[in-house]
Amino acid sequence: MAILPIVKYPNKRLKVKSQVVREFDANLHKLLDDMYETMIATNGIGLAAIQVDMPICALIITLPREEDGQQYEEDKLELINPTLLKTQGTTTYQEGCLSVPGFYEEIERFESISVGYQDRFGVEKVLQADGLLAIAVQHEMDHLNGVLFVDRLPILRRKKFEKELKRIQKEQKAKP
Ligand code: QAP
Ligand code: CO
Repeated sequence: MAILPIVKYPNKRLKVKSQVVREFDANLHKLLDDMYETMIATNGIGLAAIQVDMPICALIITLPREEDGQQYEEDKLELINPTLLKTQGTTTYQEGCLSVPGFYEEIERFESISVGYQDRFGVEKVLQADGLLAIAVQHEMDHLNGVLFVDRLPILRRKKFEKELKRIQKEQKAKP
């Protein structure tokens, strides 16, 4: 197990389109395990493989439980080669991203979705999601297309972000 470095905005590697996964082997399983360790260590709730510099169609999500706000590995979702099957309604949520640390903005998403995907063994599954899970899945699936949540901001809020980024980058540099 290992904690992997996270690729940060504005690194162009985050814009690459991820490749379909064809081999559901030990290498994939190790990557997924390392992604989970990395996500927990960095206080994330979702992570796409491209964020650890592996542009393949794989993502993980582990939402905190409502009862105690804690994340449990048994709640972990691993989505390989996900595709959107059905969508319903729209909603907004204040999103963040481990690749854009320190910045949060309201983003519009579908309210509920149905997604086809494969698990780590290649078994085909369907996930129906609403609430925070639906938002997390859409956010992570965007990464597979090289899209960040800041790419979905209206032009004026995008400008606000680019300005704020300079302050965030200064703060990050000041950290040991
Ligand atoms: C994507 O985001 C997401 O700025 C996952 O300093 C976003 O895990 C899912 C994080 C919105 C659902 C709703 C961000 C950690 C984590 C930061 C994350 C930070 C430390 C973001
Ligand atoms: Co993200």
